[in-house]
Amino acid sequence: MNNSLYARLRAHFPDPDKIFIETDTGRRLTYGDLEAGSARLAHALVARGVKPGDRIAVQVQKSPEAILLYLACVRAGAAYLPLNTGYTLAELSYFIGDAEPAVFVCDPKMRDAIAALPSAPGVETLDADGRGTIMDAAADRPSTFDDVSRERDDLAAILYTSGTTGRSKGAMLTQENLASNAEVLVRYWRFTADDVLIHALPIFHTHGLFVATNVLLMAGGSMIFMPRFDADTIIAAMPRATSMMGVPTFYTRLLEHPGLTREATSHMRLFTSGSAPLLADTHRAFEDRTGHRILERYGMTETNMNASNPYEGERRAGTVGFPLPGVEFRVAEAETGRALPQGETGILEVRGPNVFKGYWRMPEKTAAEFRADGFFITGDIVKIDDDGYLHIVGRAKDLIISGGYNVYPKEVESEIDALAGVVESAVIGLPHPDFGEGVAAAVVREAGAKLEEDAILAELQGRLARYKLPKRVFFVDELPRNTMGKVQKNVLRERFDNVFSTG
Ligand code: MLC
Ligand code: AMP
Repeated sequence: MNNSLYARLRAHFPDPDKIFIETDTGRRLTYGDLEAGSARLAHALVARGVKPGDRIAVQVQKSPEAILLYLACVRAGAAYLPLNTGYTLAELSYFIGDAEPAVFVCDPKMRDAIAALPSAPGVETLDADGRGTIMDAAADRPSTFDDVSRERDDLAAILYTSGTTGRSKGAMLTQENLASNAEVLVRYWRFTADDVLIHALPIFHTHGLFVATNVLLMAGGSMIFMPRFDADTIIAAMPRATSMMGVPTFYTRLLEHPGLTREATSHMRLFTSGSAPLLADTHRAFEDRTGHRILERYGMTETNMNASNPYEGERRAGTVGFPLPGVEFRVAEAETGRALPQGETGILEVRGPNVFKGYWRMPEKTAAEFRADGFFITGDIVKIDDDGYLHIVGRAKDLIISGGYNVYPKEVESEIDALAGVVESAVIGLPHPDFGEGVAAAVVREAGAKLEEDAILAELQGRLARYKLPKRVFFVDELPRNTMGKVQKNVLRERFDNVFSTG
């Protein structure tokens, strides 16, 4: 028996004529197209020399063909490695060196630059309209493919997440991690073949790729694919849709739109939120306007989804609900891992079939983040209330979540500190009305250095993806430090607290 993710998804595919993806420009792809298209692409990858276990790195715009490519990789037994479209060449160079992909599929505009990188693999292209060399290579191939057999523990994907030390780590996700989580979510959130999901998330992260796409595939449902978030387009699609998955910024932006009404949302059965904290105020405002209680859930790249508010019971604002079936929680003391009594605040540790296999080629980092009994240390500070609801009250990791994207301060600080005229810097997240948290930097200049905010941002442009760039840079005489010499970021956060909220 083939235990591959694809085999487990396919077991639920509906009639081949059923629509799988419809784009907002009216393109339609059926389940039959999905089977044939992913088979052709799998043949093309094999013809390019791809072998089971190889990595296929992909940095492309959102399109139905990008989903076919993802499925083709899984069918060929390779690990799919999607990359944020915002990553710069400098960032890509690191991923290529670390993951050693057999093939890199990119936008045609990036082809020459990527091919010129040191140790660049074979480069193929795919554009936003679903055209490119990889599609040309697939065009005349057979529409069926003998899927490579995989064990549950074999890799299906690698997703890079930045780290507190500044170096990105590749989270290795297995066939079982992804398939089991999709199976659980389909049941927990009551997805069926009648569902039509509004899909406006990027498809290079857990949320848009695994939570949204795998769940709809596992249910045999359909998706309306939008290249990006646009409130007008989303509201216009609601009468044909049943569900939407979003980050909190989706909901605050929808609430600013006069078209968000009870009537506009009357055909919808489910709105979910995750990737960043949803303010209880947003939850209430959304219910007041639409009558829908947003269902908030909680996950991580390393663990897929861990917790969710209930579909039927009370969806409690400001909480992320209960552990999903099969997922075990332990609220623990940070240093020892000792379990704390219910109601106390500690670090969340999780164990279950959803939890990743480890970091790609980083055994020490993997060992440091797992307990001996298999629990993974999330770094999220949590509390479980008397009714069993999980509250995320903070983060032990130095991480900023901006509009659902993670920014690790260390990575940005390293780039700023390397600039001429900079003594040192501290990067912090400040309350931001649109992105939840906005990235800001406090910089200490060398005596006499003329460096200004614009110059720093200009220098960072080609080095870091734009969403990681500070939206404000402040100059300070020195960084506040405690007696141990550790930078007190909380002091900086208090000092600059309202810079984004007051515009
Ligand atoms: C865009 N920009 C951002 C940003 N997104 N800056 C900070 N944070 C972000 N999230 C920058 C752009 O580069 C641009 O800068 C400027 O902000 C304005 O862009 P915009 O047009 O307003 O952005 P938009 O395209 O509307 O995107 C905003 C967004 C998007 C919130 C819709 O970021 C988004 O789709 N986020 C979802 C991320 C996600 O899927 N996360 C899941 C991770 S998985 P400039 O300088 O270029 O003009 C995970 C696990 C789990 O966390 O539990 O799910
Ligand atoms: P990522 O590394 O992108 O997978 O981000 C995972 C982190 O996002 C988690 O460790 C949490 O800190 C945060 N996160 C995800 N969902 C939620 C949520 N619903 N509420 C608060 N934080 C969340």
